[in-house]
Amino acid sequence: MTHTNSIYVAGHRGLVGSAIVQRLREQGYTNIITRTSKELDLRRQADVERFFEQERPEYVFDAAAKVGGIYANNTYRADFLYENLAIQNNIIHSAYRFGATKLLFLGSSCIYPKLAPQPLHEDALLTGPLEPTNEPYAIAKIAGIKLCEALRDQYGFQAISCMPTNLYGPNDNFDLQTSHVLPALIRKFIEAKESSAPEVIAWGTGSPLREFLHSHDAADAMIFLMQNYDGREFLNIGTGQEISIKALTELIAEIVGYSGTITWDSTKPDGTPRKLMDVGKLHHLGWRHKIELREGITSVVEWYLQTRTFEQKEPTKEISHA
Ligand code: GFB
Repeated sequence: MTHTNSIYVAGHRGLVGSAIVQRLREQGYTNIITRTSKELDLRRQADVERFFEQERPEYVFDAAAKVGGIYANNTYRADFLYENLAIQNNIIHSAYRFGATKLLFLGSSCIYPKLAPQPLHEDALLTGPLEPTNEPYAIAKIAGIKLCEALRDQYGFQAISCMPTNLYGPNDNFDLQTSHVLPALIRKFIEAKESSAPEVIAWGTGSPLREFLHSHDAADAMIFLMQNYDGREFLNIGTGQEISIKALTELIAEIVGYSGTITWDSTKPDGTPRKLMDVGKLHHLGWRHKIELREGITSVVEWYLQTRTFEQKEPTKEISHA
């Protein structure tokens, strides 16, 4: 990938897509193509084909997806399955059909079986039943991995796939119903502090373990893979470090400066008990994360305080992975 190659970043307004565009610009790439969802509805096959036929991007980052936290995944089950299949089919197949040199598909750590051995090695795919709360999203992402593999096998198309762990960063969705845990808790603690609320309600029991990677690190890893990796096998992207939701909650409260009570609402689902990536393959290739969790959360709290709007964000937004 040279600095003048044309590079299409699908989902450029989302958490990962926006970070990929920023990092590409920082690295001197000048020919970046983007489209908002108003300009190009990625669910519409004919429109996507017309776009690829006209633009013929040489490199494609597929960071467009309907994403959300545990509640959104579990509630909008049909939308998560249908829309993600449509979006990824249209992008991946058009990239192949209109001569892209290479494509990177973003999957998610939820592709692995609920009770797969930890840390999650790439070989665990399709070895057991999925976590029910995000099964539709996971099935769509697994289909994307398999489409990339099949296009490579049948036509020699250079499609690679990566599975990022739970991501966070600027331009995330902070809606309290549909977001992931980290942005939800940042917002809850900031608002509770500002209103001197005596308690903050967190979901589930706090016992699940999760791994979190800053979106700027994730984007860096994805560009690294586009530049340095051309294998058929997909690769995990993460830190290899985990934290309980309870400890995460306390860390965010401390960073925000909230000292009230934290109450656990056990009527809300915990989701998968543990989700830690085996990042051995990525480390072996020479990439490691740089932003540690405390530092990353602190920067997102600052970003949120500077840019917050309390508009409700639909989970239909073009947002990347996870
Ligand atoms: O981030 P999250 O929504 O999704 O929730 P998953 C992680 C954990 O945090 C769960 C708990 O155990 C939640 O019950 N939690 C505590 C909260 N308080 C809150 C809160 O205020 N909001 C939210 N959202 N959670 C997603 C999948 O699973 O992970 C997606 O649904 C995707 O498909 C993504 O794979 C990476 O980590 O459980």
